[in-house]
Order: sequence, then structure tokens, then C-alpha cells
Amino acid sequence: MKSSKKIVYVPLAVDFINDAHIKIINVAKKYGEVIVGLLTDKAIAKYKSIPIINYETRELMVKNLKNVSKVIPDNSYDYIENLKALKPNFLVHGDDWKKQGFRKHIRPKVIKILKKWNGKLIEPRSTKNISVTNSEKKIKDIFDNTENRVSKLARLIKSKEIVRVLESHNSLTGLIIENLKIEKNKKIEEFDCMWSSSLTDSATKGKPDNQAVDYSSRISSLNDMLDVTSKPLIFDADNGGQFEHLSFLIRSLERNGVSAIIMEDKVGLKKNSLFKNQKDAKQDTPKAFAKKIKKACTTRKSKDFLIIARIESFILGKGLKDALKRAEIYSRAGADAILIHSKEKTAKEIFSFSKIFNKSKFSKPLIAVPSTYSKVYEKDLIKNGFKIVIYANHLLRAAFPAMEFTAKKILENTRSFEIEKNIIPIKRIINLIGND
Ligand code: SPV
Ligand code: MG
Repeated sequence: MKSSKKIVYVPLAVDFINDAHIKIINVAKKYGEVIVGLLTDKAIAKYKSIPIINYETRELMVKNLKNVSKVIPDNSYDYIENLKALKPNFLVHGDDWKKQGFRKHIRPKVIKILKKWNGKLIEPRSTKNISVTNSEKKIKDIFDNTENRVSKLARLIKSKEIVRVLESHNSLTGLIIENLKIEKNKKIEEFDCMWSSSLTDSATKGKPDNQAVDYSSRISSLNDMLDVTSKPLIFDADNGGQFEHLSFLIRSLERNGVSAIIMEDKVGLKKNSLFKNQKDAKQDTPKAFAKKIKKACTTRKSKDFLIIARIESFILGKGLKDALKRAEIYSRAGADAILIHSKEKTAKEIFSFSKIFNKSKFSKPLIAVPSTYSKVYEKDLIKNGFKIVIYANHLLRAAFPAMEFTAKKILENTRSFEIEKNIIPIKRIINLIGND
């Protein structure tokens, strides 16, 4: 088995290298020249969350391993594209995929394609012991720094079909978003990002969504969430506040590890966009708002901290033409993405916008907030060229009736026994939060 001319393909995702990876590579080396197909963020995003470490750094680590001859990107999570191009004599993969639910189905496909040129599958026994898992956690903590978190949203936009964002108004909701995963159609589905909503942040404090809760207070609560989570966070900055104060806000957000700011093109006393009566709400001039975008862009330290413009033309009844004109101006001013807001019952209005804007040379990733048009499926948003979906207020709306119901039941029964079946044991909360 020693011919060095034989090609051995080793597909790897690696967030960081552990002894299991070294074992696989050492086995592979016995069969010939080792080419690692390093799964790109895009390939990994097809079935689970993207790694903490970006592709370039992962590539650097793997390239420098003694027994690796070459590292090439693998963009398809079933390896088929690279296998067809390389026609390797061997493919080496740990045997754990025989059992893993959502990777299991790839194995027969790989065996079938290797057969075409008489390639063989080598499956060393997977060893993943507790110490590896513990050290993985420690290394993750090290890499889980502010810089990595800030750039995560930009990476997700590049690698996912649609980035799924859910409102988080405190650390507990942040932990739900952090930990919840479901398996569906052989993929792990989860929320990618948190939304710090002005509406739910204010409501949590019993105040209206009119900036009565100031940025310092909002940043202090979002820091609580950032302390216990690793997913990126988008900050709803209303209209971004006073022009003269904007650079301080941008600096605070970026320093604290926020990934994006969304500013809406309104002026005057803020009123939530979902109110029917928008009589007193005024839109900013496109020129003045573009100036804000430019200021935000020149203040940020990293280009991965995204500056997002939110267009309120549909909310204020100004129509498609106005929205498109503004989108072009904001895009030219440097906005990294556009949120086109609507309070219609269907997504027709925002789709009329995306249809034209996505063809324009100023097109940018589009964001939808389907609060009123909640029947829209993510697949339809994708089809219509949307890159981010924000579920803007749902966890708060879910929590309030549950809490009110519980309070009512205790009043009715003059004891808490009857409600026990509807609430979770305190142990689950303790487990969710952990001890360290
Ligand atoms: C928020 O969640 O605070 C938003 C979205 O800005 S909306 O409530 O629709 O204005
Ligand atoms: Mg808001």
C-alpha cells in the first residue's frame, strides 16, 4: 500500500485540530499522497452551523500538518464535486458517519462514485473521548472572541441560503437561540443570530417603543446576552439617533461584539412601524440619511461590522418608486444590506421591491421582517432574493401570555399546584444555565 503516487482524499471540516483528525491523516498517509478537502463555510452551512474559525485560518492550520500534501476547498458537503474532479484512489473518513443520522446518507453516495474508478473507502475507527470534548470546549472559548463574533454575520450571509434571526430581549431568550437545534430533512436547523429589538427591549421594561429606553440601557442588556452566548447579534438602532452621537454608538456596539446595526430612515419622535396610524411619523431626506450611513461606515473598525439601512417608504405609504430610489442612494452611500419594511398582510409588497432591486447594479443583501405577513415561508423569501429573515418580537409575545396564564391560575386556585403541569421544573432552568 505504499505507492506515494496514489491520491488519498480526506474531507475535513475542522474548527480546530484534535487527535482524531491527526489519526485520520496518519492513516491516510499510509495509502498515498494526502489531499485534504477542507469544507468551506458554505458547504458546512448546508447541514449545520458554520465553524467558529474562518476558512482561511482553518486552511492555514491543516496546510501545516506534516502528512498533508495539499488542501483544497470542498464546496459540496457530500464531496461529490471534488471526487469527480480528482478521482482519488482512496477516501479516508472516520467510521462514525455509519451511525450519524444526517451524514449517514452521504456514505452510500460516496461509495458509489468511488466505484466508478475503482476507488476505495477507508474508515478508521472514530475516537472521540471526553478529554477531546473538554479541550474542544476550552479552545472554542478562546476563539470565541469579539472579533470572531462581529465577523460571523458577514460569513453567514456569504455561506447560507438565508440567515435566520430571532428576537432576544434577555439572556434567557439568548440561551434559547444559542442552544435550540432540530433535525429536519437530514440537516440541523437552528437560529443563526439574535435581534436586539427596540420594541421588545422597551416592552420588557414596560416602556413604549419611542426611544424612552436609551442606548446605554439597551447596550447594557445586550451585554448580558453576549456574556452567555456565541451567536452574532443585530442591533435595532431606530434611526441611529443624533448624527453627532452616531460614531459613539457604532464604537460601543462594535467593541461589545455586535455584528450589525440597522438604522431606519425616519426622523422626529419615534413611533413603532407596526402602528396603523403613522400620521406624525416622518421620513428622513435620502441625502441626510445617506450622510448617516457614510458616517457609520467611516467610524467602524472592521468592514465585517455591517451597516444596514432600513427603508420605511412602504410603512409611510410612499410606494415602490420612493423605496427603490432610496435603496439606490443608501447602497451607494455604503450600506451593506437593506431592510425593506412592510406592514402588509402578504409579502407581495416586498417582493415587488426585491424583483427590481435585485437586478439593479446597486443591489445588496435584502432583509425581511415578516411580522404582519407571517404566512410567508423562508423558501419563498429565498426564491425572491432575500438573504436575512428577522422574527422580530416572537419570544416576548410567547412569554407574556404564558406568564399571565400562570399568574391567573395561582389566583384562581389559591395555590400553585394546578399550574405545575404547565410550567417547566426548575431543574431544566438550572441545566440550561449550567454551573460555570
Ligand atoms: C423592532 O422589533 O423593534 C422593529 C421591527 O423595529 S418593527 O416592530 O416591525 O418596527
Ligand atoms: Mg424597532
